[in-house]
Amino acid sequence: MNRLPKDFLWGGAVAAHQIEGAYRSGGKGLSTADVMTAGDVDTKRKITAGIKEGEYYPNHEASNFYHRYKEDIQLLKELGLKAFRTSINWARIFPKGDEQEPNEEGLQFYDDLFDELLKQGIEPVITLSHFEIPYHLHTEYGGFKNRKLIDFFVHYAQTVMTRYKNKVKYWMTFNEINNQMDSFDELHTWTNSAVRFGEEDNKEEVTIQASVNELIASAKAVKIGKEINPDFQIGCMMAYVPVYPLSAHPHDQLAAVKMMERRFFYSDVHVRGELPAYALARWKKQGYKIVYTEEDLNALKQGTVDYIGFSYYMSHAVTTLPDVGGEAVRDYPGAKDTANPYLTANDWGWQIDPTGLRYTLNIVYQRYNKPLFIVENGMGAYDKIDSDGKICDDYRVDYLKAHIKAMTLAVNEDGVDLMGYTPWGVIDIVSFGSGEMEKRYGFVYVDKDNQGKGSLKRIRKESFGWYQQVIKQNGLGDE
Ligand code: P53
Repeated sequence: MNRLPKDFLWGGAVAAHQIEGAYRSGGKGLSTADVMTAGDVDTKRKITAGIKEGEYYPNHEASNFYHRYKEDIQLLKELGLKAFRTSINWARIFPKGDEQEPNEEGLQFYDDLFDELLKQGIEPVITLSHFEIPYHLHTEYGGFKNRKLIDFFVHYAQTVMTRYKNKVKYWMTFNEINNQMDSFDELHTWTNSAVRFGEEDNKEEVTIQASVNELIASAKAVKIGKEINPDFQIGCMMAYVPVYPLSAHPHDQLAAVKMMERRFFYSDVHVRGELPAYALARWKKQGYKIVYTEEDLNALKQGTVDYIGFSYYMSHAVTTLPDVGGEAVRDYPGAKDTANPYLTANDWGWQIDPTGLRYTLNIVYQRYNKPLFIVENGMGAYDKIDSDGKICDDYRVDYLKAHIKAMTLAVNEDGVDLMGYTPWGVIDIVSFGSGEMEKRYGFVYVDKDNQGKGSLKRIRKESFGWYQQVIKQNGLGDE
């Protein structure tokens, strides 16, 4: 009962901007990730206007995968990966984003990378936009609040899907497209859609407009992709942080439903091809004027996804109870996002909840009846090299083991159709949220610290051998 289906895609995941480095090589333009400084657990990353002298930008070099990918893929092969999820850095292909002609050197880099993966028997799983929008599309157009970005994205998608049509079968359009709806702070609207807010803008309204534009762009890319190669499997990518009602109070139950609409809005459109009634009702109530055409609505219908890819790290809880503290949320009167007293958290306050993964798989599969793909999961932690050079990351093994157990139950006891599992940051990379190198997820350690110092040497952690065994026996076996 602890095994997964025979063709299960055991893998690992990264994103171009967090691993590649070489931010100016091969004709690449600046991306939104290139103007983000490093932060830490208490300090937010800054987004600077262009590149400023004296600031440290951790993504510029990252783990230098651009120059070391052959050696890294050897390690991934040794680990036994069947699939490797990464993204294409849009700014390598269209340095400014609005060109007609792609940059051949950028295209060639991904040809070589995919060839190398395929040669080692590893299936590439490719995200088209993972927080690395060409910077010029922000400065010149204001990001995805501008409809012109729909065409730029579709042109980019068509270019790479045509070029790699015989090398890549699994695609996703926008990474964690729903994050921007959680907070309209710079970091999330920035990374998801490169939006430049005007002073008069209602941030929620503008974020919804950018989201709708992205959903239209995604649907158009799906339709074109299926024309390029009908065997393509094209999915969406959601951050599924489930929200639980803290108590059985009916207001808590409803508050959780309302908060989940922030996430379901995106997958509802991706999967069903129409704008959900609850969204239209809220826009009306708020007086938001979201612009789209009949043709856009048609495009949404014609570009529904084949599967739902999602990240899963943690769960949240919400309450309306007056005697419980928490951060006020806009979704329901008196609702507060609050800590779940039944769970513990990692050093960054992310509450660890393996059962929540089984819960999520059930809820999402029941809602859509489409194949699911866990494309990110893992626990960021500070790893230490001990005196004999070993990295004993048993906490990582504990976290992953519990989550694999939960997902196995969802498949074998709940009947969920699950395509694969690609834990996050399989080789250490720059953290997206904090910009730290020392918030690590990988089975392979990369010798580099938060200030950018280190040899970049790769070291297998203790978890490496453990995950290798899991893949070999296609699950946790008899543990
Ligand atoms: P870091 C929020 C909630 C869950 C996952 O994150 C999230 C976010 C970000 O707002 O992001 C994803 O590196 C993202 C990756 C990222 C990974 O989670 O902050 O898709 O790019 O690195 C882990 O620890």
